[in-house]
Amino acid sequence: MEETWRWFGPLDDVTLEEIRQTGATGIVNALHEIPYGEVWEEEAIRARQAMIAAAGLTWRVVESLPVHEDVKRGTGELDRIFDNYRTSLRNLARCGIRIVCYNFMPVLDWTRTDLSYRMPTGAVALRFDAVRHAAFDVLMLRRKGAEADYAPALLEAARKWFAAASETDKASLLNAIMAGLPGAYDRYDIPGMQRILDSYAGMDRATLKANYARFLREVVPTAEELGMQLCVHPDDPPRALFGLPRIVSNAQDLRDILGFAPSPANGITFCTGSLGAGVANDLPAMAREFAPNVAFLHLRNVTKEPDGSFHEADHLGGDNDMPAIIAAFLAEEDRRRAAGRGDAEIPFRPDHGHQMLSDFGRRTHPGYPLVGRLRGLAELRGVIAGLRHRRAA
Ligand code: DNO
Repeated sequence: MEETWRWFGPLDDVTLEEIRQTGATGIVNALHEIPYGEVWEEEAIRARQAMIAAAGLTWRVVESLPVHEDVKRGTGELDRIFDNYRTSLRNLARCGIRIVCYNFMPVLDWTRTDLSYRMPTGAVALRFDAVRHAAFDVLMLRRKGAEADYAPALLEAARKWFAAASETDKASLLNAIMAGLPGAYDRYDIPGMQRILDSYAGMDRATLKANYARFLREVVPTAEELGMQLCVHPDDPPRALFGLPRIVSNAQDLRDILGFAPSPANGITFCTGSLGAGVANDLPAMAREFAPNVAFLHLRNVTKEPDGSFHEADHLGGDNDMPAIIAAFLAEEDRRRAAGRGDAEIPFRPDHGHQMLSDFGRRTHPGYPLVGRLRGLAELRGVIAGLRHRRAA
């Protein structure tokens, strides 16, 4: 397994020199400054690649080459958007970058309600609180029909939270919900969010799946020709949000997606934290089933609560059996090696981490502090070494 690290580009407070010290060798990066749907020019890719190489690291994975909302809605200038996507893939391939992560979550990327949840140790984690999420939807967004999506007890708790919440509490809830969008674009205030949700009115799972299948049919053949792997990131959290369907949430969704465009270029980013927040998802079993289609791994853990809330746990803590998951991917790498594949090593990154120690006071992206992730990487590295030793013994 190849150790990689997500870097948000020159504006990231964590420097490439610091990343080098973690021992990771691969960089996960994106040209976040380019608006969704526009072309990533070869020159811009090369410039970023050179910057990364100058620090002794390699740009291994693109996360993400974003999918424009029009594709998910199935409206607008789709031919131009698909063309641009294919051009960006060609430009990346020319630079030797072949693994491309994206997601198909409408409107919002990963969604939390609390960016500073205190762990008993004093470290700070990200949390999704079902009560605050319902309060935001029903009482702040005032989405039509939202009440029907929540159990009466949850609604009651949401009303209580809202009645006691200060303006600061509400503002930080809005900020937390918007924080999942890492680019400079597409951040919404309440009216903006209402407008974009309206643009999805009537969208059901079947239509969203059909729009996704069309996207794959448009871009997968190009990726295959270029020897690339597109790998979808699962929904985070894996449940419908704000009345919008989510269609990359469980094993059946993943089977459907692989079936939309069967090809070695149509792959999966196996994110244990995202899939692991789904109560019905058995992660070791899913890891074994989907390992042959996995091009990229995000390793982290979550602790779930009965009402649908969860927080991000230590990488080896939480509800998902991390050693069992990693073992499935080590076995997959062995199979790839035995088949003589050059891409046997699966890149993984320690996904998210708690803010701790000298992380406090630094301006890093939520979930992406230096020390917390380094702790995660070091622990995962230990599990990998232990499992490898056992396999060799
Ligand atoms: C969160 C990330 C996601 C991911 C995108 C991929 O920390 O894992 O934002 O980058 O969903 O498209």
